[in-house]
Amino acid sequence: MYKENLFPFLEETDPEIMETMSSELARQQDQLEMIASENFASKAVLAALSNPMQNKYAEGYPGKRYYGGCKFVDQAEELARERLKKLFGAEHANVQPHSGTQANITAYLAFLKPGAKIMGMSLSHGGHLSHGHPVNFSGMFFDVVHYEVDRKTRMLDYDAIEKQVLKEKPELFVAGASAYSRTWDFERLRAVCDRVGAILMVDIAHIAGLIAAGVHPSPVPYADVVTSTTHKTLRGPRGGFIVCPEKYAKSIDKLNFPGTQGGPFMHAIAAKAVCFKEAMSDEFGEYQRQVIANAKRLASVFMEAGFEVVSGGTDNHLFLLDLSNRELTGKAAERALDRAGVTVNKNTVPFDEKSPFVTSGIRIGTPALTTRGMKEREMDEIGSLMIRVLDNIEDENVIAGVKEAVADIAKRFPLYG
Ligand code: DSN
Repeated sequence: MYKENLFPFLEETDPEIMETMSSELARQQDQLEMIASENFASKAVLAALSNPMQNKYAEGYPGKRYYGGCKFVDQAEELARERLKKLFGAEHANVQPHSGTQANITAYLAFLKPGAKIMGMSLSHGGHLSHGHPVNFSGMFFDVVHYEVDRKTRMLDYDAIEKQVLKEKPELFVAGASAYSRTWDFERLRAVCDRVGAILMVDIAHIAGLIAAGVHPSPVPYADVVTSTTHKTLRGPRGGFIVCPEKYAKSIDKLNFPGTQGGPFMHAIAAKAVCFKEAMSDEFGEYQRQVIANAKRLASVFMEAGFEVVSGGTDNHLFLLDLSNRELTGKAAERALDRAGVTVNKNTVPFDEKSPFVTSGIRIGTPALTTRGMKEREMDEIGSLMIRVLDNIEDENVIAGVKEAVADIAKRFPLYG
């Protein structure tokens, strides 16, 4: 079976779904994917996802399952756990969370009772829904205070955070973001948390690949618990994980299963193991360095053309363009770029006066383009094309011209060979 191409079976059984998959593959190939949280998993990861382990129930953990027949899924989960520990220098790893938000649910409940006070970065300043937003379980179950970036620098002000922590005394502090382009000082946050005895939880979903490659400082030596997804800069299958010191291993494991999840997705765990192996390679380190070099270059292209990049640049894989001084909304910019074959997402900027459905900004990321092999030269080219669209969002001729140029770049860097 493993030597077989499985797609003809799908085509015969369900041509409609096959058609949607083919169209999605073509879209990914033909467009420039610049959503900062997306990436292209390797063929090895995709192959691991299409795996008969998906047929297996394995509630519990390796060696302690509630079902028979778990010998081989145990081996896969052990490989994933051991590789993950090695990758991040962690004492304990749990690879069962189905997603980053599931990992966060587990982490909160391992340390807190509902009603406890938590402090997370405000969504509109770069944080994530699961860091205490009122529409999310984290905002419904906990008493939330948010920290923000500094109004002037639009970066984190650690002195201000310390002041707020001393005043609010949260039981748990969440570091990590979905739209923050600067390096985190985890050592400082540990010291801040220690002043009030708060748990330090770090959600590294966006920067996990950078940390694994050593191009962003690691929170593992400082945090009580680190949560993540596996599919962003880490370039694996969709999913989540948690790492923590050994002293918290039991409560983290218990809160993930049976606390908040049922049977683990064993095929996804096998694919996570492949991703962790790939992330240990020299090629992966080189890739992450290029992701950052590309983001820095692209941000400068925009700044040199007079665009405002939030905080004046980037240290990681993404940056935010603030369009508020251009009479252009994030929504309109996203739509115009989409018509030209460039995929980004509208995003609020710190202190945004527009709603999250409109926004004053767009978030731009380089992980997916870098996976295709693009470097600084292409960033110059792509930046100029994007600027041409943003300067002419109503001009369909300009957009059509850019679309052709985008298709040409995409062709030069084939996805999946
Ligand atoms: N939705 C993801 C992002 O785009 O950053 C975070 O979960």
